[in-house]
Amino acid sequence: MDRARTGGAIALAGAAAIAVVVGLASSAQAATTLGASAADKGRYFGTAVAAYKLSDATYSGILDREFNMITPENEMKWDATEPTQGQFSYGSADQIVAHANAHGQRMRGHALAWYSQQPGWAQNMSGTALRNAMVNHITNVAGHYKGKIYAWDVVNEAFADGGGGGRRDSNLQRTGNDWIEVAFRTARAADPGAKLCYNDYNTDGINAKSTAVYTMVQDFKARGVPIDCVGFQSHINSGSPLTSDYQANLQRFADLGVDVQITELDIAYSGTQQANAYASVTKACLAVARCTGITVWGIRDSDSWRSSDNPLLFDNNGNKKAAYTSTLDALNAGGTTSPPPVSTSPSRSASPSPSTSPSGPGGGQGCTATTSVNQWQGGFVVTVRVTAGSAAINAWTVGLTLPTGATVTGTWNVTRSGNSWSNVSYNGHVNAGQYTEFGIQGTGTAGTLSPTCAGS
Ligand code: 9MR
Repeated sequence: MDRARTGGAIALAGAAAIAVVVGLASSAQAATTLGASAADKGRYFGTAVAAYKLSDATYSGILDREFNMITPENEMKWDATEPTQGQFSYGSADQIVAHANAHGQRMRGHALAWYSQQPGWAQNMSGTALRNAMVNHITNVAGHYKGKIYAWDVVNEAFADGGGGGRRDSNLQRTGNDWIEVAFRTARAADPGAKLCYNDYNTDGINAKSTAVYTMVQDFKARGVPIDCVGFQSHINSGSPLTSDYQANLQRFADLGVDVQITELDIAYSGTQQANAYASVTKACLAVARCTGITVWGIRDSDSWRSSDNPLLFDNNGNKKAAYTSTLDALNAGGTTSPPPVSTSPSRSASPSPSTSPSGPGGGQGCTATTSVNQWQGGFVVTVRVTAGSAAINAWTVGLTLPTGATVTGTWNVTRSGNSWSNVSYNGHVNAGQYTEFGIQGTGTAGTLSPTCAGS
């Protein structure tokens, strides 16, 4: 990225100039923007962006000077991208992606599956229909942006507040506890190059909620459910203050083998207290080798979803606040551990492998396949359930022929060879009596299907 260094940019006279130059002598390489300084540490510094503000020159001027990662504040959410079932609308989100491409910024995608900001039609759904709609949504949106997203918030805010440590009730949760892992597997199939994150708030210290998320991530890693990162929103305020175990919490997640990211940082303190808190968060990220970057949730205080709290780094006029300076200083001071690798390719706990060899029909152990079809005008999603018989199987192939006129446009959790549909690396093993599911999305009519199943 284009780096503006402090040294050449300053032209001052007299004693003040001497003081500044002496200051620079001890940190001649100190970067002068958040993005450049973070990049020096192998990290990014990002912000939430609203598409309609890109035409504001002050806004985009700061954006392009300071930030090298962008999260669309609302434009990639379900209500924005699929306002009518099966009809996708990417205009505003594409505008942000185009801006990022033109200015050397990377993208965080936000958010594929969330209880909030669902379109009305999804809010009214439940059960298999909602599950299929979620899978179809993820397949389409992550597919549309395939190759363009550094990290996706695949699932957002799925855990309950308070001390219970359980899941948040929602229509998605009521489709079955496995909805989160289905979302992650579907996202991996749609965009194998994106890091896949779980993202939540009030998880910014060691508490019952963050421990519940921790337990889920531990379980996903143990079972090979694809997850690469955990996002800590870090909406800090007096009711949800910055706690002394912030860094330790990031570290315990990193120790599970996932990246950690600060995803929606804003701090509703003022003055020195705010500046100190920003510096503390920044230092914590730098001190955790797998903390890959920080995103603030807006540019100027007036851009914030909580604008009356003035929680951001720039004031309403776009001037740098004390919190900006403390953040930049903390970035320039560096971390206490090695930075993470700068590679943009995600680490994978389980990547779909197209090379898995299927068992032929008539293989040793038995399985059965059943289908459920979500059909709408012009398109469909077929969910195929593969259930093992009285013995566990390690691989399976489903025979399934779609009617003439039906065209497959996407699949997940499966490898296709004509009318044979076989397991991928992470879902071949099915315990006796248990099941796994894969999906087929297409145009046309799915009709009545008669699947066969062979396991081995
Ligand atoms: O900042 C977003 C605001 O413009 C929207 O009105 C709001 C609607 O839910 O969502 C805000 O962003 C949220 C983010 O998507 C998820 N974490 C909490 C954020 C602040 O509410």
